[in-house]
Amino acid sequence: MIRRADYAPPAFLIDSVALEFDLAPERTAVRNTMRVRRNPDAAAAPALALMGEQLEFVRASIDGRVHADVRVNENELTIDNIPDSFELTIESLCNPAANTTLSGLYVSSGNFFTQCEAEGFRRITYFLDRPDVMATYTVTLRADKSAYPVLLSNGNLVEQGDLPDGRHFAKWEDPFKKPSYLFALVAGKLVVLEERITAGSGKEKLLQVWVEPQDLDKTRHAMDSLIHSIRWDERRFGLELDLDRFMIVAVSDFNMGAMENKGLNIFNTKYVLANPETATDTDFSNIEAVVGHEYFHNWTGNRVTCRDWFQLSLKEGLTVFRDQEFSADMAAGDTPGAASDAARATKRIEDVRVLRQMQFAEDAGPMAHPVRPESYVEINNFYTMTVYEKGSEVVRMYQTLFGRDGFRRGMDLYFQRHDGQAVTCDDFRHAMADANGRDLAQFERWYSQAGTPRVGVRTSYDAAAKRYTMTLTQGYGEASEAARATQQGPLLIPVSVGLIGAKGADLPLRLDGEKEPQGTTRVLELTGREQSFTFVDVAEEPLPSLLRNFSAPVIVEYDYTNPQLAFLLANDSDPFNRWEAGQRLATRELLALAGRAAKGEALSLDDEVVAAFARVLDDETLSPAFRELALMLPSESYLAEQMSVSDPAAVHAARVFVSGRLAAGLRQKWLAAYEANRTPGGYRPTPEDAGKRGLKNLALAYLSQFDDPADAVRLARAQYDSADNMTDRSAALSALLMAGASAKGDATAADAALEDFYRRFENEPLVIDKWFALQATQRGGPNRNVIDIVRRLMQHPAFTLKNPNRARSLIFSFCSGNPAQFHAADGSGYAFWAQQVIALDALNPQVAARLARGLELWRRFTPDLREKMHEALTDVASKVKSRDVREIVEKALA
Ligand code: B3K
Ligand code: ZN
Repeated sequence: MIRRADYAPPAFLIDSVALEFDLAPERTAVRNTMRVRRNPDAAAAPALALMGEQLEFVRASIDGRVHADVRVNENELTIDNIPDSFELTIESLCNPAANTTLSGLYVSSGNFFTQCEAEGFRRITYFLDRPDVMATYTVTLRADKSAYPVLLSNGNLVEQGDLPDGRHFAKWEDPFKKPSYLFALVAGKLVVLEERITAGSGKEKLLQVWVEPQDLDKTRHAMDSLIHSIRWDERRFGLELDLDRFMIVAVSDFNMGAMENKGLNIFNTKYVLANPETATDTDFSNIEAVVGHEYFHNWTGNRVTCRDWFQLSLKEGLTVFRDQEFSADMAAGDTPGAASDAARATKRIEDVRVLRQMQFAEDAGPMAHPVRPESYVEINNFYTMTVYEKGSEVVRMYQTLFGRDGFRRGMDLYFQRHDGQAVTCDDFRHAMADANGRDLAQFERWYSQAGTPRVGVRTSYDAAAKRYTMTLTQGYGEASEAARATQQGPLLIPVSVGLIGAKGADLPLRLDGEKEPQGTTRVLELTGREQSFTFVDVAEEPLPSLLRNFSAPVIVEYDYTNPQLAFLLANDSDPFNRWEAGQRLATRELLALAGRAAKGEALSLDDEVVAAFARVLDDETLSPAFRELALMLPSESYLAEQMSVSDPAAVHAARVFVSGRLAAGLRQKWLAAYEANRTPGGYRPTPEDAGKRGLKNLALAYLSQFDDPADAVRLARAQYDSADNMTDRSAALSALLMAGASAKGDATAADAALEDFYRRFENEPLVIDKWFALQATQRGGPNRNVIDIVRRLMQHPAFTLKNPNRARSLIFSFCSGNPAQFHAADGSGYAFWAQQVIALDALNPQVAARLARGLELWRRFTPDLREKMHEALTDVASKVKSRDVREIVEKALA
């Protein structure tokens, strides 16, 4: 177990690194020459200990002379008898072809790639592989020219040429100091889309997107996204691209989304490749977000990096915040106004949905940890929703407290102080505090306390005095043990509020003691366990709009009545809270129905809920994208998590019932919405068109849940056949699958479409991933047992566990995207899960550990399920070997 409290600066520093690679799939030779010196700020050490894993040591030399005082073990190379400052050369061998972990140097489709974050560099060469050791790198790559015509590394290409025996070389120099986790190389048969742009300063920059030859027609969107990202960072933060050349490379075998290696970002193909036939609107916007995210890391992560891995959120939370703001600005366009506010809100809603669904769940289980964790066994297990998404919310709160300008001042000071350094979350907080003249000592708790805070609200209105008092409390409710252990005291919580009058308009807000009202939305700063805020001059008893735009990552507890929620859904000027009101209404009904379903009682739905949904669907003043989000029911996993004892079958029954009622009750309206939101003409991935397709396809999804889905089958078939884009085609296929599962439906149409889909896209791996995922997440029915389908698909020639995207598309989609089937009462889902975790553990521990997290909330389920989950976990715990998976299952069982 590594602890934050044990941090000590490195005993040695490495100022420069010269790497030479002789690339061969089974036997790559690496020669690493480093300038090493003792760190004046660290305690003296007798020997130099370098990290290394899965390496074959050949020799070490000091200042050109072979050095014999060397000890090697499985993960360390110790060098004794060393001077204070010297040149150290280490030669070693590795086997990229045998590397199935996709960490370090590996081969994918015959090409070489690297992934070093967090600790992969030590699988390439012996090194002080920790982020606070920053060096300049020169990299020489040598390889067979016909097999590996393209040779790339970080920085600028300084030399290239031919060598004897059909080999060639390229030499790269990165002028910026960087930690080893940002090193990268790529070698192979790749083609490029390139473009030159002029940066704000007038300097010319070369931008490149490298892919395999068959994918060149899917690179335009990534290139556009990169250009937009560069422009946005110049405009919003005054940050310019600092290299002459910036490269993105796509690889199909990749553990996560993408990696921000300096000047040479390596991406999962899923986040680069797109054209209308193969990628959905969601893919298009994910690509924009991830390209932005990795590009923004160039400043927040690379120029200023993390001192140690406990500070991960310093770069990840901040960069997620930046990519969220970028996507919001891109969606909003250049003309301010109601439409652009709504577009921003749509993005905000999507982000908050992810946070609440995934991060709140993480906080409720055994892996709960603060944004800045205190300890870890395997750092790769801490690239979490908490570090990323809650981390982003913490950064967002600075902006909520200080405004955009204040936030920018803080960012400017942060770079002024720390450019070129490896720093901590405290350093970032201090820059924000100092730039805005604020003491943010209490705010530190957002970094050190785990668990989801609960903000309770009580209100009272004194009609005679026209005073309205809001009393806010904070606490953690029933936090998990892991979370409770970290809690020290109250947080500084920015609570953005408005007051709405009987006619639906915002009331002017004047706090007690103020001379004038100041706007209609105010950020209250809750710092104590309980605090009251009194508004004066309040002419009528208002309805409070609480936590506008989700101003803090908390749960708000306030007892709205159903009619009040319907009123907010129809009137709140804050679009986020309009959506939120609808979600509260739906969640409350769904949970009540789940309770009844669990007891086998008859189900019925309040007509007021159907009417509220109908009004949203009819409201032409709302954008289609917003309506889609507002009409989408909360997910089954989110609902199950809201129950005191999670009962997936009951939640499923309730959600199926409500969807069916909304389908039937609004049938004519869904049909009308379907027609009204067609997007004739060529496909465009714009927010407007994507919003229309979203609402149209939601209408189709509801229609396919109608008892007699004939309309849906007719529409879906026609849509499937005539679609000129993947959004419509895959939505039609999904509707056919859903209709096939309904009472009067049959699966013939769905099966025919599935077969056609496969044939059409056989040679498009990312589309075949969708084909697997659609089948894994289908509803299923008495004659369609999804686990059997999934097991059968595991035998399909296109299936392989070795490709993470493929494994995720079938296995993860089933285990986390199909709760009703996964939690089958007979435990078949859990047995399948255990089998796959064990199989993946031997191949790729990082991917296995992600899957292993699928059962961590087992204690919250009904006793029967709990027992079967426990069995599966115990089975896994007894068989897995990797540190990654062991940490997860041991924490779950503890
Ligand atoms: N920094 C990488 C994540 C690395 C994960 C290592 N297990 C991608 C990103 O967050 O941008
Ligand atoms: Zn990141």
